Amino acid sequence: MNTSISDKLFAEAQKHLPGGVNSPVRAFKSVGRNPLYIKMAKGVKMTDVDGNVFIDYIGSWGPMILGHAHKKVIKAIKRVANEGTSFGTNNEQEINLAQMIKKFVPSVEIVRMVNSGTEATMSAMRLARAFTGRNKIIKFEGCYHGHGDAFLIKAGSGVATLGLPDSLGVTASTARDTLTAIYNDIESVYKLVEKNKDEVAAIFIEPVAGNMGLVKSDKDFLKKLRELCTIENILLIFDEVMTGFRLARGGAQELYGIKPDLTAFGKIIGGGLPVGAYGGRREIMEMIAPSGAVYQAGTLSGNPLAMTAGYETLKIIDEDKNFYKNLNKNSEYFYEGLRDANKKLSQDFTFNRCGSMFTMFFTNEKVTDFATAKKSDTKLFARYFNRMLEKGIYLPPSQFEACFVSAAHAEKDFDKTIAAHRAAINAVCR
Ligand code: KE4
Repeated sequence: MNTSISDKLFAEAQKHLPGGVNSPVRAFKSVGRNPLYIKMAKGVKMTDVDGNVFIDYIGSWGPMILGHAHKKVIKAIKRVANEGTSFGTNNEQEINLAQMIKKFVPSVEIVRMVNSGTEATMSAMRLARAFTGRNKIIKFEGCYHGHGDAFLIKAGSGVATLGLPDSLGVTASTARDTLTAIYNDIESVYKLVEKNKDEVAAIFIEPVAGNMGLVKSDKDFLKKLRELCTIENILLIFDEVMTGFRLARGGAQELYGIKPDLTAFGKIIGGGLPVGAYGGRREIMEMIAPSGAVYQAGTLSGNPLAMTAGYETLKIIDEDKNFYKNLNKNSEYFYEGLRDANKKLSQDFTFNRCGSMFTMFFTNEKVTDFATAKKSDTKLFARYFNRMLEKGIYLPPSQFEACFVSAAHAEKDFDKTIAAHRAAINAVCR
């Protein structure tokens, strides 16, 4: 695989950007090679600057559920862009997207648009503290809620990938207000709530975690979490930045039948443009300025381009009543093929999957939380990743991330990937 132009660009980028990138996981640090520079993407395919073509299972880390550059989404973006890109005023598109989000997710009565998942969770946290008059939050080891200071404690995603216990620059006083529990371990939550009686404002959770690799929450665990929050007047906040509009129309909260007090969104609702949102119970959301005293603002919040790209994406999904059934059926075909290949190679790596999100962990132990995810052989993962890349399959460059299947992936893409997987496993596990 010729990567000479990517290599040159990366050398140049390192003179201007920290680590040569604008988001750490893109640096390919944990897979031991220079990152690639993508020139274009269409459907399931991404083409890099050296002309290498890949079947993509990152989908921009989740947003590209329709596949890249969907013609209707691009057409809508072009139409709206011709009328101006940002006004710093209200616009009709933001109402359209808000209505669509509410149509998909009944727990959302009021929603505020922001520009990233990080902004969504940070704002939801400030709001929860204001609504409850309490300071502390509980998060789970291995969950990632963006790079807001309070969340960079035992976080997943890039923090886990780089093996950073937490982030420098987060003050002790901030860290003191963030308590961490163990995913799927309700006793660890009870203990924290008991020890910090009436001090916990909110519990944040990825109801299906994608940032320690894919780990589903146990149904009973989530139910008990909901009950505990209700009894203790703690807000239950679902971080559905990744799972929202991905796992079902109503996201993980629809799958599990659990109603959070607030939900954070991102990714898919921007159709590939910068976006985030948070929403939920009216009585809580009305505390947000200017209707209430919790300040939160943003120059490009509700930007007409991002609103249009998100609205068009959700409209396409909304008009196809079999969208998730087909997406999940195709994903199942794919997983069966991968697992069958492993069986034939007598490799019983752990497969965690939920709908169109999956992670193969290089361990044969069950992966139910961050500690068990970390038992994976990340060096073996790195060798496998590179073999797959050489064969034209672009996976997330980290064991602690999820892969995404899009509506554009077809059996021929899965068959090519399964064949590459078989050869890669054969080579690295020999
Ligand atoms: P952003 O600020 O990156 O838009 O969203 C932060 C975020 C919040 N919550 C969840 C559950 C998330 O998965 C994310 C961001 N996801 C990572 C991928 N695991 C983004 C990729 C990156 O950091 O480059």
